Amino acid sequence: LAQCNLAGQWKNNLGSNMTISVLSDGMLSGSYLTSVSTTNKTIVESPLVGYQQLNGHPTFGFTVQWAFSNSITVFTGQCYRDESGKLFLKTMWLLRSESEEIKDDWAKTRVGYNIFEKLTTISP
Ligand code: B9F
Repeated sequence: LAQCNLAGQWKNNLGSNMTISVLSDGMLSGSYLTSVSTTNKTIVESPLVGYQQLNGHPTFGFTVQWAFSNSITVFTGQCYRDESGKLFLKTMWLLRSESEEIKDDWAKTRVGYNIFEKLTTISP
């Protein structure tokens, strides 16, 4: 069965873009440019690091350290190839915001999902 390679450029259903590199041990590094934010701070490209398993349709997890806020997002998911050859990442994420006080901790984690499509698909 055709494999799914995480290395490359991806765009998700919100219009966010990311670029991922894969090291030989499955370590991931890259950058993330979110298309959405609810702050008036200027959005800037932010670093990501993580790991994938080294199988054909890899499961993975990575963290984005937002460079323009004190928030952190973790993504986990799996890479798939459909019948037409397009590559997709099916992910869920947790977005953790900073809390001034422990009494506000309960409200500081958002959850959601994103589907990414590979922009430049290279044959396996
Ligand atoms: O919008 C986030 C943010 C942090 C502090 C003010 C604004 C940072 C960007 C998160 C982008 C998320 C989405 N983009 C994407 O591609 S990560 C998951 C989604 N997928 C709003 C106020 C406090 C926290 C969030 Fe903030």
